[in-house]
Amino acid sequence: MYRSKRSSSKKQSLMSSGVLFISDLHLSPEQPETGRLFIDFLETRAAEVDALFILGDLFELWLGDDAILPAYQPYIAALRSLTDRGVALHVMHGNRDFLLGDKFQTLTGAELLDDYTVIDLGGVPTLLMHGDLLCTDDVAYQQFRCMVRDPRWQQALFGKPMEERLELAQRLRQESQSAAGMKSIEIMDVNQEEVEKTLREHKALQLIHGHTHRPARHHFELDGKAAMRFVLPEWRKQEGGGLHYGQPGLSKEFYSLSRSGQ
Ligand code: LP5
Ligand code: MN
Repeated sequence: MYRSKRSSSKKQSLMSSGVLFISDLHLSPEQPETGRLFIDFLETRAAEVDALFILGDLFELWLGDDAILPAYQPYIAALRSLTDRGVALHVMHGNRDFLLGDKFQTLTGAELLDDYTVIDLGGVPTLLMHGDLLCTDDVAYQQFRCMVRDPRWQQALFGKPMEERLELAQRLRQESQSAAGMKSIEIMDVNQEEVEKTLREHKALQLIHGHTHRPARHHFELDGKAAMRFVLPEWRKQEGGGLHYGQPGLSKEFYSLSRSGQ
């Protein structure tokens, strides 16, 4: 059974077919194949489960709820169809789509999740994050993150027209790419001490996150207890992946258009 700690009074009903976790789809007009795969996934696999958790970077770029790119409309409609079927949809901000807001929730029926959300997976307290907050060695990124998550910075941005926002986003992207080119692989990964500290703070023994695009299941000991960190994969072209929780537990999944006959 899964239970969200944020709504523990509203106990979820006994699972019939489980819960799915995905992240880092980076949907954009430049990647139509990933978009087709995502819509196919929503209509088939995701429609079978009780809840879908998208742990950040669903979109490559989100300029604000008042400036939704026309290319994103099919995804909004497909997410709405999913929630209309009764699947609970939980979406977390990533470092690309942190401006998803109230209108996105209304349009899709999704609930936006805070980073650091703890849910109960079969009795194991499980922490859900995008993952960028764990990359504490990447000091330049953490400073950048503070800047763009500041409500004053965001308010100033919302006063600008869509074209100007797009231009600014492209400049930020270029700055980021040249900065990332000079960082080591280790700097851009999570910091294990931060992982352990964060799990302790949230009284959790399992962590599921994305962002680093280094899919793996890491087992380690935390204060004498077995702990686990699951890193979700990014979706690329016609390939995607995720994590399923149900009977008999956690299992990796792969999605492809060819598998579903397209
Ligand atoms: O995204 P990814 O995985 O390639 O890299 C991330 C970190 N980079 C980012 C920045 C985004 O890629 C940029 C696009 C954001 C668009 C936001 C759109 C909404 C706003 C709309 C604007 C109108 O998240 C990267 C990490 C990497 O993950 C691994 O964790 O290293 O971080 C960086 O590279 C950040 C740099 O170190 C610092 C960037 C300094 C930018 C300074 C801006 C100066 C002003 C430029 C002119 C406007
Ligand atoms: Mn990310």
